[in-house]
Amino acid sequence: SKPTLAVVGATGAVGTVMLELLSTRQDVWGEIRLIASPRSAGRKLKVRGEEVEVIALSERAFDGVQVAMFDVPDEVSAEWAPIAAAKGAVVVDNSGAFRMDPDVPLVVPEINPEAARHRPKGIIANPNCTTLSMIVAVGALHRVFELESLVVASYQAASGAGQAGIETLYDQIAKVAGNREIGTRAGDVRQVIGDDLGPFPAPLALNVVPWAGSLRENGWTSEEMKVRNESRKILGLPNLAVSATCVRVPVVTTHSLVVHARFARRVDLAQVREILRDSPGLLLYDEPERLEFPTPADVVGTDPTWVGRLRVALDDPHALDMFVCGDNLRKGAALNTAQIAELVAAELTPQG
Ligand code: 2RA
Repeated sequence: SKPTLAVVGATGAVGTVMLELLSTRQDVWGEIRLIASPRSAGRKLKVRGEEVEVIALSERAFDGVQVAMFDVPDEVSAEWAPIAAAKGAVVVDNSGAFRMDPDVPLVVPEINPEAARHRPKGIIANPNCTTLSMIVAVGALHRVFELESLVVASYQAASGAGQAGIETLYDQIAKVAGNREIGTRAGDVRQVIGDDLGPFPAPLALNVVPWAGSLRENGWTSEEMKVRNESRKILGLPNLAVSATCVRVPVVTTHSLVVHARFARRVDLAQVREILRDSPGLLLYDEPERLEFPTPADVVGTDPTWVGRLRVALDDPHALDMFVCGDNLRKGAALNTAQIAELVAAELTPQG
């Protein structure tokens, strides 16, 4: 019979996309159980065309569950993922709690699906949305050209900060709309928007904010460290040189990254195009003569990682510059989690 799936954190921004995906992807699940904080228990959400009542997170909620997807804050995962695993569920966790644990694989099905099978803690981690928004493209190129270093800048959407990020951006846009002078003088955006900045450290409407996450050593942010550490782990390159600068932009959904990737081999642009065209999970959209390149507005709501603006670096024939976009709630979170869970479901359901 088909395995029972639990979705923990079903009511959040990622949870909402997850229910949409579970309703539209090939259905490999038996029961789908929706779990959230006690605050959300009793709500009814639609999945696979049916209303399902959300139940509160508890040990008993995992009775009979074979696969559990978690999209909850780090501290909630840290406490509850091991409980679900101890009850026999394979946990696919989208928090930062386990990503760098050597006994927890960090999986991107297009790159390292085999890693999902070795999970001594019964937990598989899903990468951060910023790493995920570029890594499928970088991984496909690494297979052929051998990656040596990455220099990236992110252009991250407000929804990366959850439903609160989305609401904050819409509220701020409403405040600045209509006045054609706002943004022409230092400090005026801040004045109009006021002190309530939601999850961001500066106004996001009519602005860009070079900050995501919290402060780590020597001025780097947690988000920038995640891009570095997770890229190394997923690609199996513990010494990969990575410099990331993470920036929040006034986009609702879809993270973009400018990527400067340097390889051991010389980069051949025709070959790059062929690889990006033929590899799973990628959409090559790069016709400079026709001004065709990905933008978040085109990419939101789609599954693949879109790649454009391909150029061999003018001063380094081993380096490629490109612009990459991925829906941070889909491939960046819910879709990759669903793909990992489907790998596990295939393991649990012997093909007849
Ligand atoms: C963000 N990657 O965009 C982080 C967390 N999802 O804020």
